[in-house]
Amino acid sequence: MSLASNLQTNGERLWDALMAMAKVGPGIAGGNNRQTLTDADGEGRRLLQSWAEGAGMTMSLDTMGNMFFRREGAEPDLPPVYMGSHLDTQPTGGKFDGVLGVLGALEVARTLNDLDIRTRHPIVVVNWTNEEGARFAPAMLASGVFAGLHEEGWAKDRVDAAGKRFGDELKRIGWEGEEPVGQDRPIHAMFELHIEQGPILEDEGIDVGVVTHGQGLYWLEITLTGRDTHTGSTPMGKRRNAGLGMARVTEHVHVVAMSHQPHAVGAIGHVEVFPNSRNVVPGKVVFTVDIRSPDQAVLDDMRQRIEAGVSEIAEDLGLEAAIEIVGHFDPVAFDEACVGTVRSAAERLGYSHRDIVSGAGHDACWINRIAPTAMIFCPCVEGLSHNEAEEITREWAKAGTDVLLNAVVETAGVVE
Ligand code: HGY
Ligand code: MN
Ligand code: MN
Repeated sequence: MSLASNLQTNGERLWDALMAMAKVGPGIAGGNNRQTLTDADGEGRRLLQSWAEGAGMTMSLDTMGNMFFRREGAEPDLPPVYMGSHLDTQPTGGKFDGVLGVLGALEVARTLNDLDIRTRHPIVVVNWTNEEGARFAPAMLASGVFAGLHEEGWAKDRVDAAGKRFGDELKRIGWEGEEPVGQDRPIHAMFELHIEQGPILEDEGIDVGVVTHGQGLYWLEITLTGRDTHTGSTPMGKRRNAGLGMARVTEHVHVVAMSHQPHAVGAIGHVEVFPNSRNVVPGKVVFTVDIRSPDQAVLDDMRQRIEAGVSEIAEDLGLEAAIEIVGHFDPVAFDEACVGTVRSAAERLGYSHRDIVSGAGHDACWINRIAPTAMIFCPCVEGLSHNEAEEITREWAKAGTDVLLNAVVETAGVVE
């Protein structure tokens, strides 16, 4: 079988798998709430395990709960080619963010079985724990430990809003493995298929995104402390209103991001107000600023101006301010050879494609630091994601998975 031939996956089987996984941890508006280390996450993991083992793969599980399914190669000692993403979702997440990458990888393995193709390098399908960072910050936590960016003990001590510890929850759902995370697991290359989570591909009528770079990111957790007082009887001049401080910081973040268009974004999506009572001026507010840019200098300028602005606003309102960096990675340039393999696979398959920068962070951003890595994007309807109404078409899902199949086969080599 010549590599030039255009291998195709089974789009129906892929879509059926996506719809079956979508039933695990359903949301309230047609999407998913399968947050990491919840019982629903455990159920989704078991479903993936049953499918992957049904396709003849063997599972390994590391101490961060990362799941690896190996399809043996003709030369078992060669480092495997990895492909995968994440099954955990946002609290009001869609059916495809992360899931397409994991189940697309499963579909590749199933198609290789159908075609009785033996690759030289082994192939591994991976599900990374806690990519979203919604329940336990930061995002891409377990792939970050795997890649050596986070210390495992620190990661396991991360707590959610209810004070539950990552390590305890991983044990509770029964998915803490024995394999030491990140050790003795060489990666020849990794490919991650993912929905774009933005509007570019759909707007331009393009089937496949060849991801060349990923934005850099900061998550700044800010705590403003004033004083709880009565909203009725406290004169305006005597208040130390942390809620007002947060409102001014929110506007400042927006102004700073808008000053760097089109290559910058900034918002505040997480807010905790204390005591959060209708007739108490908030004495404390904890919130997270999410700023991103593909340009390091822009990212650094935004961080510096926002930190300075927080100090000024706090001083003006008589508040104390504390800032903790709870998430950070620099802009990412994916491996040129792997990116080229993705581009030529899309070309050979006849799919329209374009180079694109990822606005979202992905596990691939961390793995790219330890092994050659690239990503494949499929369009999503109205570019909507992190919303239960997230949608893709069957055709887009298949196109991205076909590209994944051909890129992985070309990289893993085929035994004639
Ligand atoms: O935040 C992100 O970009 C990703 O969805 N975790
Ligand atoms: Mn994702
Ligand atoms: Mn996401």
